[in-house]
Amino acid sequence: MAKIIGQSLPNIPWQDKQPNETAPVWRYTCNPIIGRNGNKRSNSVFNSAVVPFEDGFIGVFRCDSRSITMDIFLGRSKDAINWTIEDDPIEFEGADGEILHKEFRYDPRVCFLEDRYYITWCNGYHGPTIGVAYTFDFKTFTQLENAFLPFNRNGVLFPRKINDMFMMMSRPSDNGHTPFGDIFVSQSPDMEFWGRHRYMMGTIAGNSSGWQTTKIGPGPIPIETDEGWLMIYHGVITTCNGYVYRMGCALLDINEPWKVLYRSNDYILSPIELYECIGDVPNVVFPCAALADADTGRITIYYGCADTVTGIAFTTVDDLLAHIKNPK
Ligand code: BMA
Repeated sequence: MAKIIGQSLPNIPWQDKQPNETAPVWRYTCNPIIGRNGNKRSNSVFNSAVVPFEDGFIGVFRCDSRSITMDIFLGRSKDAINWTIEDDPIEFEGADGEILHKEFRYDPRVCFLEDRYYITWCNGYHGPTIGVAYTFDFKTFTQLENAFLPFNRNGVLFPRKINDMFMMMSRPSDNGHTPFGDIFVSQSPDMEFWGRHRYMMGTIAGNSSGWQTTKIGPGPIPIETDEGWLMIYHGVITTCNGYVYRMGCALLDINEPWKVLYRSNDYILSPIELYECIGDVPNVVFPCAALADADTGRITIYYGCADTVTGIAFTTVDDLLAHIKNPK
């Protein structure tokens, strides 16, 4: 068994794999766990991030409002399944009013790193870019500089410094619905100035892995294992009915994470259930968080379904590694 290097989390949501299951990832039988009405004014709750906190769990949720505006909200849970989400969006403090000025916020990730929780999200600043903030207590939130110039989406931190540098994946994009997209890794000594940008991986052209031919983007915070960083990502194909979002995974070199050791040829989760295929944006599974238990190797993935509701799905570090190492 490969070893997850991280916390013991015996209380993450879990259901065993059914004996007849052939896929590496299987859904919670009571999905979706959060419906459209997650808070007072929500039209939809999806693409959200959760972490263990105190004696339960806390999360940052994307709730699009009934006027179809995008913002991020705090939520709390004892069991990581039943969530109470606040009605007012997170308010940030910070040194520069120019940066605090809010256009839109969506697709948050939350990463515990050294002594605090960092939140990254797609932040409107003359187009989408990567917003960065930190909190110690989920009561006050300090917003830092945007990591990159627009246009960029899917800023995902590594959960520790690597070679004494903070590292973040991202997916440079455009101001629209981006018909392209590869994943890069950037480095920072201080969480403010980001550079040393390295190409990690891109779309796969041709007929060998059609689900990831249009664009790909990083999902949850990568999971450290004794074989490398295990990262889950989304991949997109353009069909005659528009984009279809699926999930894949890859194993990255532990010291130079832009080096890809293995990568999904087959997807690990595809929109198949009704709540993934019907909603505000049909045919989307979009992962933004994962809880991993170092003792058992269990992983619970949080993902947005059809840009409308939130689901969870289960896997293990060994299921994912077997999938990428033995693709056929
Ligand atoms: C992407 C983002 C995601 C969304 C996806 C599918 O560009 O906007 O938030 O889930 O499109 O609509």
